[in-house]
Amino acid sequence: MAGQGSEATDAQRRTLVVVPTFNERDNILQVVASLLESTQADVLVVDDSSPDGTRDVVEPLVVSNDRVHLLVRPHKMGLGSAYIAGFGWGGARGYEILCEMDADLSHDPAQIPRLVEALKDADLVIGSRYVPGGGVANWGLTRRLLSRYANVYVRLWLRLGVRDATSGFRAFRTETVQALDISTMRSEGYGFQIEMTRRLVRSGRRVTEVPISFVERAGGDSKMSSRIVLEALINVTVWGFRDSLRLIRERM
Ligand SMILES: Nc1nc2c(ncn2[C@@H]2O[C@H](COP(=O)(O)OP(=O)(O)OP(=O)(O)O)[C@@H](O)[C@H]2O)c(=O)[nH]1
Ligand SMILES: [Mg+2]
Repeated sequence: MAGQGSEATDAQRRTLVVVPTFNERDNILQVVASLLESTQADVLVVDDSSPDGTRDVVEPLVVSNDRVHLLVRPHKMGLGSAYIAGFGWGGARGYEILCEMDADLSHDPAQIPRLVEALKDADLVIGSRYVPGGGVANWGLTRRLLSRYANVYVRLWLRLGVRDATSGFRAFRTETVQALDISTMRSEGYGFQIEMTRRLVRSGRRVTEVPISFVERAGGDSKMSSRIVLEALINVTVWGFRDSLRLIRERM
């Protein structure tokens, strides 16, 4: 048992948790402190020069703790490209495992070891709200329905076999990301999560969902917008048509 424990610890040490931020000044200190306490992973905050000065509260942490890193980009460029930048940063520095996590306290940092552990039998581990044991707290009816129906649409139309394809709480090996041509991904919002899941499933990778409790953000404002919802809706619809056409062609 001791051997297993130290294996898990080693995996965590080679893990980078990428946390994209845009105006998360009220949340980021607590998120990073909690990550440092409940995991052995390093943390990379990818901040798009948030006008609220998120970087100003992260910079002292970078100086005082060598597990904390900060990548600042010149302006808001979207969630998807923030992750692509963060994965590139981590890959170049030899991290073997990459995790995604929101900076709004919706995801519990203490769950990271569980996600990393589940990577033993999977290529992508999704912290999932929609498998038994998972759930959502404090979300209004509109957000609940939007997220639920988005995932039902994705499941029926893309047939990925995943119940929470939009979740932004994830773990994968760096080599898995590097095998994808991730730089060609275009989704900006949570469509990025669907696009990545689709690419991994289509390339035969194993996906596992681990139940998580998702909590509505504690402070700051949501970056969810009708543009982001529309982007995901259009992309999923187009991908579904393409996949169906390919299937028909293969059968003919
Ligand atoms: N670097 C960067 N981070 C972003 C950008 N857009 C969103 N984020 C961050 O991505 C994470 C998810 O964004 P949220 O606003 O929580 O979006 P969401 O989770 O889809 O929506 P809510 O559940 O309503 O909060 C948060 O940590 C944001 O600060 C962006 O353009 N650039
Ligand atoms: Mg959120």
